[in-house]
Amino acid sequence: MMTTRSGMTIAAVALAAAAAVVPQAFGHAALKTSSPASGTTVAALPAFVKITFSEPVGSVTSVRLLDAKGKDHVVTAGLNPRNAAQVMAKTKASAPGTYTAKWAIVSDDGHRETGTFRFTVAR
Ligand SMILES: [Cu+2]
Repeated sequence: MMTTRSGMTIAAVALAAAAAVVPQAFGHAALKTSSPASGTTVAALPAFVKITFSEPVGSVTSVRLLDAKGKDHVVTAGLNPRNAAQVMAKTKASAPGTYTAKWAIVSDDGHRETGTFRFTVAR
């Protein structure tokens, strides 16, 4: 077996390196911003709700935009073709009120992630 100068075997070095990156592996996407932003009030529901992550997203599992009655206002959701770190959800007509956005993605490193944020539509 090959040995490094420090005495650790090559295999042991590789294992240690792998263990060190497991909890926060490269490509783990964290929520960075959303539009509308969490906790804000917007005049009207925009045509697209945008959710931006710290890293490229592997795939979009689902995005829902629920009104107070639990009705979903998302027509379709997917990755922004010009920005792999941004999820876009096309919305449909809405009434004033508070909306809850629920998203689920698979991060570029294969981890499933979910989150929720709320905002208010004034009219
Ligand atoms: Cu991850």
